[in-house]
Amino acid sequence: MQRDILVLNLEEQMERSADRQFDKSFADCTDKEAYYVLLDVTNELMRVAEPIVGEKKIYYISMEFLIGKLLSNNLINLRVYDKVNQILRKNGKKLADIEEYEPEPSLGNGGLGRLAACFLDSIATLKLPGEGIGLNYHYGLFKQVFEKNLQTAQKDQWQENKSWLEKTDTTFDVNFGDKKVTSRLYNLYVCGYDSGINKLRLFDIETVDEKLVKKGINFDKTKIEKNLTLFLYPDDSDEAGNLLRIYQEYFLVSNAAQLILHEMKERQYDLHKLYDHAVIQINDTHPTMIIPELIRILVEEKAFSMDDAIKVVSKTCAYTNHTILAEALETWPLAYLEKVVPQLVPYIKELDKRVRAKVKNKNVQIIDKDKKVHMAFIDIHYGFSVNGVAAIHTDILKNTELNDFYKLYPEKFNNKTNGITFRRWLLSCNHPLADLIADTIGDGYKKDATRLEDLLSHEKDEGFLDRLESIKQEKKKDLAAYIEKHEGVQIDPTSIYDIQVKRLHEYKRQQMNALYIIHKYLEIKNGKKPVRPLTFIFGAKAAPAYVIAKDIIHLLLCLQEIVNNDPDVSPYMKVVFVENYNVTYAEHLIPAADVSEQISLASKEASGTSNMKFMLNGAITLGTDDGANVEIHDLVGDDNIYIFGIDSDTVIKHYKKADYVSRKYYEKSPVIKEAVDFIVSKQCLKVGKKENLTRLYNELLNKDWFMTLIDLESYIEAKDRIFADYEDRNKWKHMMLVNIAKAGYFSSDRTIMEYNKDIWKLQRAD
Ligand code: GL9
Repeated sequence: MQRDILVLNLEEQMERSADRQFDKSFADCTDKEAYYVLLDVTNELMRVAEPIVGEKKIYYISMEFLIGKLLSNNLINLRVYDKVNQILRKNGKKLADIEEYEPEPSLGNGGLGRLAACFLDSIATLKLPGEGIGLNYHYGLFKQVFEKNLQTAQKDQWQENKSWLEKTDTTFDVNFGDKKVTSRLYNLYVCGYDSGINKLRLFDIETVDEKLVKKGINFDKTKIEKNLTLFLYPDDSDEAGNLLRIYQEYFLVSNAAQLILHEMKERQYDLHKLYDHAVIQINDTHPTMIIPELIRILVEEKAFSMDDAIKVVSKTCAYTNHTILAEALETWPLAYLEKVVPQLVPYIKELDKRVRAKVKNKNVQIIDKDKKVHMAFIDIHYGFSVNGVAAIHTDILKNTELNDFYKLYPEKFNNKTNGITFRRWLLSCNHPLADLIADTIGDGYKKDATRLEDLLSHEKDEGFLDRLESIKQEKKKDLAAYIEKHEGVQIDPTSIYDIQVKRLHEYKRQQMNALYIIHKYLEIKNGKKPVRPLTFIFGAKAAPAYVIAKDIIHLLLCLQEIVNNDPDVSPYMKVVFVENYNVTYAEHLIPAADVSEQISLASKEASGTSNMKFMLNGAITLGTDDGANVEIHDLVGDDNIYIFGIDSDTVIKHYKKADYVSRKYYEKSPVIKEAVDFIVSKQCLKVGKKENLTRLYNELLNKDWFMTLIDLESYIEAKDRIFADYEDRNKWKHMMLVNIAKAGYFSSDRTIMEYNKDIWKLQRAD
């Protein structure tokens, strides 16, 4: 095999590439040059690897793929990681230093995009034929820069000439109501662990003009030919922003439809049997227009009757819901669709008409009385599967949010609890732990994660538990060095690392964590010192138009300044808000965490996935019974997790009755009052901006839509308890062990096997 020869001659390949690119020997290359050599050689290995093929393929369409850096993961999945490291050592180089030069692709935002990336890894690992379809954003999500304790957004210039992206000759015409553009397809190889190759397909247009971006991330939103693929989730607080998002979404699905139909034609498949050869997973509502678009093409270009087109497309498309927050269930004014995609409007009206003819219930109509189009409703009526992403989330969809639809189509609803790829979130980001596990229970867990349960028989094995502890310590030291280098803040590796990393949103309640920090700060000021120093670490970006979210960042940055500079307090606690949190940062933070903060208001976090990553790396969850925390709780039992706060039923009742009054909790509890008042204290106003801090203070007192104050006291109690329990080292090590051992369920391989068994029904390519 060509691949085996390449692997055998890896060193020679590297020398040749170094010579060709830089006219020098590999040993003489700088770390940056070495990166391009490894990129070149790895790409070549993937080019000759086995493509995964079969009679039916999954097309995972998504607005975002948060893939992270690829070098290490590709080397691991290609099974050449050790060999490459050997060669590097011989040449006086280290992979960790080289990787610093790999830019992280800015193609995603949060959990939803990272999930799509984990899924691609698992689809390939399980040898299922599949590809991702997305967009190639030039600046992607913004780069976060702090100025005067405020978040500012800068463009993220991640693209380079030499990269993992392969430019292809494939181009498609995409017609909008008022203009036509030509797309260009880029491919990125997705290699499974010890398996074959799939592809991520990313579309772009060549007329994009990066110079359109002026200060920060501001640009003219009306110049579609020049701005279409500049940014992921451009500001949608005005009409131009909304229209741009519709242009982007249609650009994505028009290309996807053309690509899929082109492949069907090449393979001479009968389009009346499209569903035997293609299954389209619609990731959240953004790619919903694939449904009317495919119907339109089949009717207008392939001579299908409307009935047949709808039938075939409905049997091909499946929808994943990722949130119950209304803001994410897109509804587009029909007038906007008429402007951007007039060709789809008759089809959307037809789909709506058929629903009206069948069902009287107005709540399930696609076009509502205000002439707004409910995108999720198109997916539910005209797709064959609707899934939530954790058990509690799917139950809430069935019983509350989408209950009217569940009554109509009970057979369509199913749960697929999220997962993470253990290749990236253990093998690659935590080598010592992966090795310790392999030494203890063998290598089998790398392909079958449920084998991690074998660790449970080592619960009395002190040697093992001590090594677990010392690996955590080593990772905490590494993180301290990384944070010092990137943030200029010193943290104490013997302190407890309490970490909350995720998008910034009120429902995730970073503000509650901030109130705890205030509470601790005041306690220490009053002479009550913690047994061991505490380090509170945050990473989060706020959507640039989300004012309160940015105010919460502001508060946390103010607290960082106050706490870290107070000589009475800083020996006992530190606060670090890392700038520009991304996948790379997560890979440093997660292995080092002691406490995993998963504190969303119960019912609001559909699943969460960092909770799984933390658990796998031996952190203990401090959380509410929400999202996948519920399943973690079930798996590890009450003794190995810290659950607090009101449950989802209680939350839902409060919303129904509209009887939550935050001020009541503020007035009743001196502890809550003191913490909330600190936000607008002289001390805070000295380092922060009055406008922002007052706004946040008022929000908490007068609205607090996500019920921070109702849970604050039980949060403080649980958090104090978890910190106290940390001192019982035997108990803690045992909790670490149980969490790691029970994490196997959260492998995305399990998730993908379930998608395949229940929804996709693909043959494994063996
Ligand atoms: C999210 C949910 O909020 C998370 O709880 C869930 O784990 C992920 C993946 O299913 O999906 N839904 C959602 O809209 N986002 C999520 O992360 N948003 C973004 O990532 C932008």
